[in-house]
Amino acid sequence: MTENKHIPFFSLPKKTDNELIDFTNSYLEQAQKRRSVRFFSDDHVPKQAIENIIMTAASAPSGANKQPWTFVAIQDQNLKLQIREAAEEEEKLNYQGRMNKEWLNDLKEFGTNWQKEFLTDAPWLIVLFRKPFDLMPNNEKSQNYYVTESVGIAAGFLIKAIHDAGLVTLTHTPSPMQFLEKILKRPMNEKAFLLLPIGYPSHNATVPLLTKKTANEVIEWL
Ligand code: IYR
Repeated sequence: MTENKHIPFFSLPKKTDNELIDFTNSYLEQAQKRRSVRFFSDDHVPKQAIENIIMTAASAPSGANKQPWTFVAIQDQNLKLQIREAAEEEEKLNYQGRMNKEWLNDLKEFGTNWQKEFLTDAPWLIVLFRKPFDLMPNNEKSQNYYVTESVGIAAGFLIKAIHDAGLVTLTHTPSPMQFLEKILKRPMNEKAFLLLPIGYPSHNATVPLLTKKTANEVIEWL
């Protein structure tokens, strides 16, 4: 058993209570401007920006620091089209019977349907894969821990990094998503977790009028 070397923690300068309240207040206002956007312009987004955003996501904590994820970043228009066609096939089945009445009713206010133009309009698609285990060079399996939790946390980091960069995205789950593993020729230890188109919003992009729960509704102080 090897023991890891510990190094001093680099911490940011400590704020006064008032500075902390002001900072978190501005941060909250910025965070609350985030919306899931379904209408994209084809404006160019540089590869280096996508890499920086992905590496922000990859800085997320994970079970035993196993980092059980792969981010596939797609710019190729032909691949985007293949993904769109396969996603729309699944979504057609979802909207035409796999989602029950209550679910379809809950989705009404979003105005969504099986058609997914954003999958070919957005300049980038990121497919986030979770890795239930790693494959060693000798093909042996090495286990990962809390994989869904870890990948979910990384997805949160990703979405926030996209928003803070002035770009938009939405979390798209055209379930079942095995078609992504096939189209993108992923190894057998990678399972599609989330599909995110990324870009700038189109000039006439709209979002549904929604409200978020209040502090009283989501926090229990003890
Ligand atoms: N995957 C479908 C349906 C859908 C489901 C939920 I839950 C949403 O919040 C939004 C949509 C689609 O993308 O249209």
